[in-house]
Amino acid sequence: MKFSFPVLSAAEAAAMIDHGQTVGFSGFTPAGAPKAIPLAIAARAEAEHAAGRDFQIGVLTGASTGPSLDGALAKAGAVSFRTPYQSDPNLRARINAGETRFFDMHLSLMPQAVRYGFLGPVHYAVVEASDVTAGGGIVLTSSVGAAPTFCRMAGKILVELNHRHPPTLLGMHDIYEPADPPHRREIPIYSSSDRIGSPVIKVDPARIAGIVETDLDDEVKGFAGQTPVTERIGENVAEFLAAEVRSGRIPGGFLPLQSGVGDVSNAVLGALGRHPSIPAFEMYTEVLQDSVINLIKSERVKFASTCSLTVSREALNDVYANLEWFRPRILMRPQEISNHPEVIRRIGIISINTAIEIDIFGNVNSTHIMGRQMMNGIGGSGDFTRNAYLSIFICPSTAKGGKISPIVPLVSHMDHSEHSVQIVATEYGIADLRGKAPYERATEIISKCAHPDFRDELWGYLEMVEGGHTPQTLTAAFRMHEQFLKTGDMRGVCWQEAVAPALS
Ligand code: 0RQ
Repeated sequence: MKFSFPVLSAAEAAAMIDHGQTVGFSGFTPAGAPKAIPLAIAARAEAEHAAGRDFQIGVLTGASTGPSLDGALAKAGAVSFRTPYQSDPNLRARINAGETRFFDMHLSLMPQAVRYGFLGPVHYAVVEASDVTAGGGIVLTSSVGAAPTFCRMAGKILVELNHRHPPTLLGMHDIYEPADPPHRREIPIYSSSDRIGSPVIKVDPARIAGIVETDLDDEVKGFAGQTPVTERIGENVAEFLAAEVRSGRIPGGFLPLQSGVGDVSNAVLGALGRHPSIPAFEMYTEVLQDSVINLIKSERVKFASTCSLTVSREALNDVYANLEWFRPRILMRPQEISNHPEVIRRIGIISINTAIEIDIFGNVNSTHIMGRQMMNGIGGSGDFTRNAYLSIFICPSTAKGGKISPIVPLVSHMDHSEHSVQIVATEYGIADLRGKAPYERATEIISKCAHPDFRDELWGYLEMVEGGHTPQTLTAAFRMHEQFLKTGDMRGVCWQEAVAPALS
């Protein structure tokens, strides 16, 4: 054993953390998140609550985490505050019940918000590592997230040394933190594969309070696989990008891609990789899902810069069994760098993210169901969309068995505005919003992307009122949502009824 730090049980580590403290955990969607210590904190919270005492902590992470962290802590009622992104059903329920305060923030801004002191002090950093050197060099596991900043800012560091991840991961991470204003300089990344930092997080060994040894798998949930709808969305995006290359609007060698999280994104990337007219490409993204591992193996993806390996157990085994082959092809970066607006705009990223709702003018809702219920959070979608060379949003043309149209007159919550959204794609087609005025955007989206069951309804809305730069009718804009909330079905809205008070 190379290190001389105290070896603790998870319960001993959890006992160091007090009620009311803030903990910064490693992990990103949900790769590389600690598991044993948060489970022990949850058990401690339950014991404290049973004894009639308060026990809650503030939880900062890179992005979403799994059942052992967000899930267990939420079930135990142990989370007072959470940021920046989550996807656990138990935590989501607590947030939507108003029991846990959730601050939904752009992932790239999270580390600097911690450094600037905007989120208060970080008492402990709890990070998963594949190795720790005696001199305080922490080798991370399957993600970087915000771990470098948590380690720098926290009073004390607890390390979960997870033997599931080999120490030979040394060199797969590129740890770099920008200086803060007024001393910040340019981030010297000019192509996806540029290395600018250190392979380890360097900390003063005296700040490592202890090490907990584990052997636990990442808690990445499986992928649903392709459906005819996701396959068609993928083909539409691939056809569109191939045509952009032919027209010269995308350089012949292609540009780096970012792709969001979830089943739809996973399927779209698969389709892009298969398209004969799309050359082998690079990725500069925040999550790598299984489809990209396959594309790297078939050399359709030449290099992938990412913040996490959000892959199934099988795919991770494959990477680890062939680490020397993957080493020159994958690099993991902190979210502050993987999602940095400066780099995204400089290297010209094509961003592809999934929407919950898109309105006919091009505004996008990535986060809320019916304007109220938080789904996951904005994640990195805003970092990429706002700064992309080409920003694309994808979604199936219906949700909930055809009763919901994600294409609506006005989004019930807005994360990305019409000023940043360039392309919309569903299984029916592609709407190209570039250079178009609001009425033109609406006709493009309705005719190319809306489901046929909703097209007449959306045309009815658009044609209801004349005049104005954006043909929006405030009394009717949420009529489809209102009807869904009353009847469980958005189909068959009667616009005359909805606007009668306004027109009369
Ligand atoms: O619900 O599972 O109960 O059926 O929303 O929708 O179509 O399965 O899509 O899994 O790809 O997730 C936007 C949430 C999409 C995700 C979102 C219901 C639908 C289903 C999920 P069920 P799908 P996905 C990089 C980029 C924000 C962050 C981001 C996300 C469930 O992509 O969190 O982009 N994005 N980050 O039925 C009611 C609608 C609906 C709806 C879909 N209009 N109304 N329900 N659903 N549309 C990654 C990171 O930043 C880390």
